[in-house]
Amino acid sequence: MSNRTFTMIKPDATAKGYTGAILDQIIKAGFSVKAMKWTRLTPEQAGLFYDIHRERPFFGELVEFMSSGPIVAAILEKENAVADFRKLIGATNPAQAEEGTIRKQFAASVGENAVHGSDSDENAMIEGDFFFSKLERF
Ligand code: IDP
Repeated sequence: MSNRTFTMIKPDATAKGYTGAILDQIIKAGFSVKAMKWTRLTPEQAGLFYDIHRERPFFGELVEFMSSGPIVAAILEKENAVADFRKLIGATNPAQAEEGTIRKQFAASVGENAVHGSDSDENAMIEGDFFFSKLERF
């Protein structure tokens, strides 16, 4: 079991001014930040990040949304990071997310759902590498 995960605060949440509140909850939940950047994806980069979903009906919508504004990308560390972070953010669809989860509080819909959290240790590594060079993390 790895102790790192990768997250993005998505364009809906940065646009609504939720960045600080979301980061506050992440840090209070015990995650420490190992790398962080405020950036914006091109449609091509968003498509590469979500390549696994290329054949899904919502792929075009997802790429358009994820490149529509700034995001915050971060590598987070905590024991049992991947599973604990998925628990903290809640279900993909905020309507199904538990009370108190980040998506329940800040997400508008299944597509515009405020935050990303890696779904496995392997993907956490791949996704962290997508955004950060060795010099940008510790
Ligand atoms: P996850 O982010 O909770 O792991 P995934 O099923 O891996 O969920 O989907 C990746 C992202 O694709 C979601 O976070 C959401 O932004 C978007 N997405 C998933 N399902 C739908 C949908 O039915 N319509 C529009 N966007 C969707």
